[in-house]
Amino acid sequence: MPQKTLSIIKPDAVKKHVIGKILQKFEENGLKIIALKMVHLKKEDAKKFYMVHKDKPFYESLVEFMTSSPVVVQVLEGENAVEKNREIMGATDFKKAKEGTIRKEFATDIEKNAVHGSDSTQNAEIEIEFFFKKENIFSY
Ligand code: IDP
Ligand code: MG
Repeated sequence: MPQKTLSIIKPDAVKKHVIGKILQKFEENGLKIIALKMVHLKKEDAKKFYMVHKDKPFYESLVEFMTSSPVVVQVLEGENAVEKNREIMGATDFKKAKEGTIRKEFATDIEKNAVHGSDSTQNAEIEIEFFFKKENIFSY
């Protein structure tokens, strides 16, 4: 059963001009890009998106970071897409990320870690809906 997951190319990676290289990682690993857009998140959007982390010490900083430039948001589809994307991304802390992962290659520090990816199919559904209307998600 193919799954869908939400991915965000974060401001650090956008500013490093590696949008193309990151999208290529998804495609060459069998994750199809079925929706894609660039957005500059407002503070309220970022706060809402990361609400699960509201009590964490890094929450305010994360919101600042995520609103510091545009981001590129995509829906990825493929077999086991949620878990597969997490594998391609690598560990949250890039120092622990495996060779060949996006975070190993492009992260700057534990916060500026290049990409977001949904962590469960349930959250994927919520996060996809946060960013995309049904008619802007495609099948090909
Ligand atoms: P994830 O992005 O790998 O799912 P989460 O624990 O959900 O990791 O954290 C969300 C985001 O918050 C991370 O991707 C990273 O940008 C930031 N973050 C997580 N842990 C820390 C930390 O200890 N210090 C600073 N920022 C952090
Ligand atoms: Mg997370």
